Amino acid sequence: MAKRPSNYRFSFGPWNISAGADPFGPVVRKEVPFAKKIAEYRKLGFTYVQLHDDDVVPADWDATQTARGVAKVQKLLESEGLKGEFIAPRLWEDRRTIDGGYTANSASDRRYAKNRTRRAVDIANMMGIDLMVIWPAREGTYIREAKDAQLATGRLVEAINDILEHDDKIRVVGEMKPNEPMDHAYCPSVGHFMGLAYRTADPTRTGVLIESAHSILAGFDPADDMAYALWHEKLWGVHLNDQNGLKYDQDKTFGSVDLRRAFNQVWVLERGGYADIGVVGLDVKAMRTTKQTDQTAHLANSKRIFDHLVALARSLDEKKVEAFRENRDYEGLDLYIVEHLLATK
Ligand code: XUL
Ligand code: MN
Repeated sequence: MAKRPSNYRFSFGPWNISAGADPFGPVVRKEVPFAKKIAEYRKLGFTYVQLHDDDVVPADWDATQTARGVAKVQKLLESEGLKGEFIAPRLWEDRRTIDGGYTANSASDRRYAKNRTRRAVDIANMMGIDLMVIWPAREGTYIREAKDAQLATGRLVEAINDILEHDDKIRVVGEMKPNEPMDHAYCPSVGHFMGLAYRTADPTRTGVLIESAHSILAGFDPADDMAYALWHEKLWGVHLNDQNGLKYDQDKTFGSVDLRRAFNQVWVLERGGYADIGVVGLDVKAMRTTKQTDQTAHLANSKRIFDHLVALARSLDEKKVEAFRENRDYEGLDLYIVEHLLATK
């Protein structure tokens, strides 16, 4: 592996500085205004901002209000030396998307989802962003019989095509997650979305964003999912975090549960030259018990752990790894990796 200087670019979303509300209790920290959150990025070593459409401007603003509001946010980002990484239409909170957006049974709800998505593309355009993230939160069912899954698959492709046709520069990435909020999500894995990507109007502009926790919840190793997408030249975004078993989506600090699993993700990104392809997004959440003064520690810590793991990936003796492989000495390789992570011999 060629040794390269550390040139990763990092991002997080304003929702990653949160007040700690969960489905069982209210906020435990003060809400931080958007502009104050933006002022934290540089201090933490981040230069890209992940954005939902309504992080930028409220969803019900008209075209004039939207253009004005977007320009204001763009100015704020520029004043901090920041860039937007992507726009994601937040389709899961509106009353018209209770039953999903693109796969809703109601034609008028599907129309709303498409219109809102086109508007999100317009926001991206106004901000000079060429990446749209689709996390299909409610595109699925609570019971198998509620929707027609075959029809839903076609509707998802239609929705992606709608984006690609609305703008000829935008790239679309699917961020797949198998469950939560839905019991059964359509297109539950990276592989599923990749299959769809090749059937869209422009496969060269359709790829994936891989979130560690989502792959883990689907029962896959995130490093292998990333390697798969890299081979297809379709890994255009990552959301690194960690996950303690098969529960709700935890968004824990990267590497805080399974350091070796985190190392393997970083090693794959290194080997695939990801630093030159995309931004390292950290979709991590503070523990609910976190005090106000420490509300960005999970972001700083995730980045720090990532940097440590880059150093470990770069100092790994690849010749040694090859020799272990040639010898079929996987016990030896196992020990070598664990001792490398322990920084001991
Ligand atoms: C949901 C999730 C989202 C997306 C952006 O699990 O990860 O925050 O990253 O919509
Ligand atoms: Mn995410």
